[in-house]
Amino acid sequence: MIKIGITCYPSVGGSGVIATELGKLLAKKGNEIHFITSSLPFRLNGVDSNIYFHEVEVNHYPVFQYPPYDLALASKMAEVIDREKLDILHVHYAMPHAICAILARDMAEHDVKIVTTLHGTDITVLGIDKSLTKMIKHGIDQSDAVTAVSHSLVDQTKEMLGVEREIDVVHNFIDNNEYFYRENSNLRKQYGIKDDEKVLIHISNFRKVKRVSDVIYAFSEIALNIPAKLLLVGDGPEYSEMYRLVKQLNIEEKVLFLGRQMNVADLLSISDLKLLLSEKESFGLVLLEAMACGVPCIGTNVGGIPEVIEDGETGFITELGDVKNVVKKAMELLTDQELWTAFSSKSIEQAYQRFNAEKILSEYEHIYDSTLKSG
Ligand code: GMT
Repeated sequence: MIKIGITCYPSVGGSGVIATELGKLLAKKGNEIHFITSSLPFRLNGVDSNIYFHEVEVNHYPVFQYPPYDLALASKMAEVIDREKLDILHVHYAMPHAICAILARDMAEHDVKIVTTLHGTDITVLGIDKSLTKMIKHGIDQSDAVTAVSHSLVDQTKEMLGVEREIDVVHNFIDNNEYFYRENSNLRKQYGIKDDEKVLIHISNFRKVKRVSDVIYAFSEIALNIPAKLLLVGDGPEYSEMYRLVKQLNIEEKVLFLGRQMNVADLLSISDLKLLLSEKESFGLVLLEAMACGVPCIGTNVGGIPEVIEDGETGFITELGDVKNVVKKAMELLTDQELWTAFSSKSIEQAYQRFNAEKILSEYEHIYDSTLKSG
């Protein structure tokens, strides 16, 4: 049994999902898990005697111009390391979590190892603010072990930060008990989807990098050729702009803005095709969720997306911004039932084989073991 502290962004987002699901799996195997986060991770919705939650509270003293969240987190980490005698502190994101963990390790009396998982946005941020380069690199260099969610992210991290240390690739995974195909013709009816209509789906946090407009442009072309509906799931800064675009293209009747949804597997189960046309994506957990529900995907040749979608087997890879090709590939799949069924079965097979939770869990366990043995 090992004692592991986990820090992640607890709100909706793939990194929070992965961190929480990993903690739950580790707890099930008898390890003691301590979540140290600003609020209860949204996937931490059950009771497990091996899971503890330590909330980071930030005092709002009038003398501080900005609330010192990062320092409060480091302080809480040090407190939990000492009190609970943590063996490992597994932080998701170098910035700020690895930096906070390093400070906490310096402050704590009990010896702890830091494992940092990179999810990509550190690197995206870097593209915008080069003044943070040194700090992100420090977080990576001073961690005892570093993992990244794709080979592409490792290459990008090394290239952009000049990092030389070893970074292990541990792909993301899905909870097999949650993501699977379930028959749900009733839900189709509730959404007013006709029997002959194909359903396309996009799920994201509607940030600019997700290029939701490309999804909408592609859909508007597809819907000219076949009866179809588009489900837009999630919320974020581009949401209102996308409403305007849908109105402008005169396809309001065919596009359903569903906002944030909890039971995504139900929505995936009524979908025929998933589109993720991002300009930055270190992995694309939503692709894996779709695949597990038997939904083929079309994604851009960006970041880790080609590590998840096998081009011509479980979906198609298209160049960024090549909306015409997205339409062509989508039509190919949606009008050929035999091809669609082959892609759908292969998607389920790969989701369970390559990105199986038990397999990925053992990869993390191996990293914990060798980090602890490294002295
Ligand atoms: O994509 C986002 O904006 C959210 C971000 C997050 O913190 O969840 O996603 C990143 O981590 C996910 C889990 O590893 C990956 O599946 C996403 O591809 C990655 N997003 C980006 O690289 C833009």
